[in-house]
Amino acid sequence: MRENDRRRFIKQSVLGTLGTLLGTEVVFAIPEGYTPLLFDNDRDALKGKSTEMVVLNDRPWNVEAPAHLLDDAVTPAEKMFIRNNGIVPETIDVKGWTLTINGESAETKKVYTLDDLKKKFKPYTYQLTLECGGNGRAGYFPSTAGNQWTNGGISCAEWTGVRLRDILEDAGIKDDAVYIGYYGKDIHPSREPGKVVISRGVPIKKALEDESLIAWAMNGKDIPVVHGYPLRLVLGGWPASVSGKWLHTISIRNKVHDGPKMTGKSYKVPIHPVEPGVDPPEDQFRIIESMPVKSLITYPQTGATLDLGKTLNLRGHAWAGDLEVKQLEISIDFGATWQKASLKAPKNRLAWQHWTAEVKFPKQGYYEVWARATDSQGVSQPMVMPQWNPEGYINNSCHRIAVKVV
Ligand SMILES: Nc1nc2c(c(=O)[nH]1)N[C@H]1C(S)=C(S)[C@@H](COP(=O)(O)O)O[C@H]1N2
Ligand SMILES: [Mo]
Repeated sequence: MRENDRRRFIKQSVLGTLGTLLGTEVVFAIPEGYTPLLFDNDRDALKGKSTEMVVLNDRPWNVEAPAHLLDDAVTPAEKMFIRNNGIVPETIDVKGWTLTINGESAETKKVYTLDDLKKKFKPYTYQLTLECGGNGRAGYFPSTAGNQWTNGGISCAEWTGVRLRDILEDAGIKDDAVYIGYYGKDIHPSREPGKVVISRGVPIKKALEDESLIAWAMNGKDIPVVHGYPLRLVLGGWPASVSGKWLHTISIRNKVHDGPKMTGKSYKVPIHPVEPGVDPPEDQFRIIESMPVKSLITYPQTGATLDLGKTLNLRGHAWAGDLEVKQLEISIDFGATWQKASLKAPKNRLAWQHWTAEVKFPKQGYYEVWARATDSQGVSQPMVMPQWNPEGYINNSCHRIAVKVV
């Protein structure tokens, strides 16, 4: 078949699928790049979201929270960032929804209904930090392609489900298992039937941790559609791209999972530091695993005004991938001096930690408050731009807010 014919064939099959979903035939050709309005249901993605959320992209949806909106101890749905690589599934058949475990390193192929998962296995609830690997990308110079996240591609909600380990062990894990990979039901932006937009995974060791969940509930309710209803993988502390939404299959692999966005340079950084602007060949990259130590000032909002002599009560969260945060410090003089904040233990492993600090200012004027977290291995957030990388991942530089003392 010539390339042209093949393209036309794919297009016709897409049209056929569109017709089926619309429940009737598409009479006049739809111009390329258009979605039939009737089921442009992706517009619903913002339903119930705070009006203060910032849209970075609407095709696909990439929406972040300004830092002050993340003040809650547990992130509510309306303030949770959205990162979609494709289109939200248009039809979700909850009654018929199944989870399949398969792959070279699965002893047996097993299929579970949602009821099986809920009734046959013990449920667990954990608060889990999910941060997009590209969070902070806007802070890199030279700038890199991709959604320009500032600080708000981070959440810590309470997830309920079964342990991934219990399900994998129920199917049987062969000795040669190396990785797991997920598959979700979202639609490729091209609408090509069966084309997978993202299918990532983690080494078997991370998959078997206590906190690795196959979740059906978020903050005690059904998972919101845009966040993966009715079933989602939730693996805290790693780039959130490994937490597959609209989950229908998990493959136990005998090699590093090779689904879309596991290959090429996606979610990878150079093995050796490169000069800003330098893009080394593919074999010089490694997959991002645990996310680096980071923190946010969630109160007050940047631009706050305070009367001289008053104490400013600051608060926020800090997290450190697979590790714990051991110290949080505040500076009002661009790092010349630091003051220790009071830092709480996490609710559970892989949950973010809350901190508070009281700050006094010496005289009227403009100040910046900087927050710096240090992880349990003694590694701190950099005040300046961290190691530049071609895809603009893992920028964990300090968060800062402006304060005016009057
Ligand atoms: N099926 C599926 N899962 C997915 C994605 C996606 O596009 N499709 N995006 C991933 C990425 S890159 C991130 S950062 C998180 C975002 O989760 P949220 O939108 O619930 O905040 O979901 C991950 N899981
Ligand atoms: Mo992401």
